[in-house]
Amino acid sequence: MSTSPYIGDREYFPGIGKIAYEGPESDNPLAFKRYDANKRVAGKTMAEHLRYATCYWHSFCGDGSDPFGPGSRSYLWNDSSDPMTNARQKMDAAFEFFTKLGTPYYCFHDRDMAPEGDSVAQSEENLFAMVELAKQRQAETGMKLLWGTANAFSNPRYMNGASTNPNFDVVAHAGAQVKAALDATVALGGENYVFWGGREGYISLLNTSTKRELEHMARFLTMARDYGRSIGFKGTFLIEPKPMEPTKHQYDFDAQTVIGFLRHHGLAGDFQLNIEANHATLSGHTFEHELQLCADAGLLGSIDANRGDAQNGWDTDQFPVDLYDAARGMLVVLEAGGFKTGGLNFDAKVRRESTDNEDLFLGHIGAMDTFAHGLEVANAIIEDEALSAPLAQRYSSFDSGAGKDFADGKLDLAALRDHAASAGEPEKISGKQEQLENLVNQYLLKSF
Ligand code: XUL
Ligand code: CO
Repeated sequence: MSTSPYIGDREYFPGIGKIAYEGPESDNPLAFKRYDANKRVAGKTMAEHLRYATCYWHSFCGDGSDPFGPGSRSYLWNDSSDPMTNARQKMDAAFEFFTKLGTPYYCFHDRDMAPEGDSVAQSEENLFAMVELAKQRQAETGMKLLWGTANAFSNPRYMNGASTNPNFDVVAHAGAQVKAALDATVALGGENYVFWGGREGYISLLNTSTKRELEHMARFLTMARDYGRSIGFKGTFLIEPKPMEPTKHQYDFDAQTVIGFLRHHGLAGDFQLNIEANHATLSGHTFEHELQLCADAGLLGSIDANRGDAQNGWDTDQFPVDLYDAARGMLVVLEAGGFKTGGLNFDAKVRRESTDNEDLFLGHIGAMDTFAHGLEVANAIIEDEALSAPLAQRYSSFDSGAGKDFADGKLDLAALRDHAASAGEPEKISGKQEQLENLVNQYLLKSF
């Protein structure tokens, strides 16, 4: 394994070395205060629990451009006039970043890694050339692929959708892309494959058959599942819900919608969900709510960790720094038995105004410290049964007697009536929300 501070023949983040754990008293901004990769928590290291991933798109492709202006950052790895040379440079910059930061995993879209060609065959050739280099870089650095995906939303051909496009020729192009992205993911040992249906939805119902589009989406996902399994993909297929943006309405609206869809079409099991914090809030839910509904269904796969802005109603994709949200999220993950193939992918970008080379490190360091703290808070709450004991008590009337018979399906409505008549007016039992909120804060303020 390489011990050089950078990959290939050029350093893209000069002046920044390997990010180390220095503890809570450190005043070094380029050091971890809480994330200590090898520290053991409940029988596993922090690194094994959290399975952090850096994303390729925001970190190495996004230059800060927005609908009101061009990019605010120019990158050394984009200095060639040849797109494939830039792609190779970008990959070296990415692997330099991953290894200096210490996220053991990364995630990519096909088009992040390799430029689109003039034909399906040329695009495949570009992607597979980059996959060969990625394979080599993974072997040199020990980096692993958390998931791959296809960008079937940026090219204007997908303006009316990819697998839900009203034109079959476009659906076929989406199929070509997903096939190649699955090949790439398998070649790189990816543990998951993600579908985020960016434009799988509608802008106007006047020109849309939602019935046909949803049937086509299910057919497409089934074909992708079958192809993936046929080439030896053993990992998890993941659907990433989002309610809107760029479409007015996206079919994968939220966790409950996706769970119902997967079960209806016989896809649950092969498919699980990838929950993104900012998508959760866009759908009018909390991060924790979306995770809990997946956990309840046995379909909690992975997380895109980021945060939105409480006042803005769009996907700001900021780095997650909210300790409370992280603790509550990790509580759901740990109670569900922890990540299996999934992990915490930072689908987050530095602000357009953050133009220093070190800003990308600072964003990730804060996010990694945030979820490390969340992990320790959640673990302590679980070990002390601080929330699980009162929760079990709250539902204990269903653990025996008529309540248990009801839960087991052994009572009919007339029997319910008779129980009410003999039991009389129920006792008033406090929900104790304030006490539980104070308790969570008490754990958040603990030092570990
Ligand atoms: C878009 C989003 C995507 C997916 C992958 O909101 O989250 O980056 O995570 O396509
Ligand atoms: Co995402």
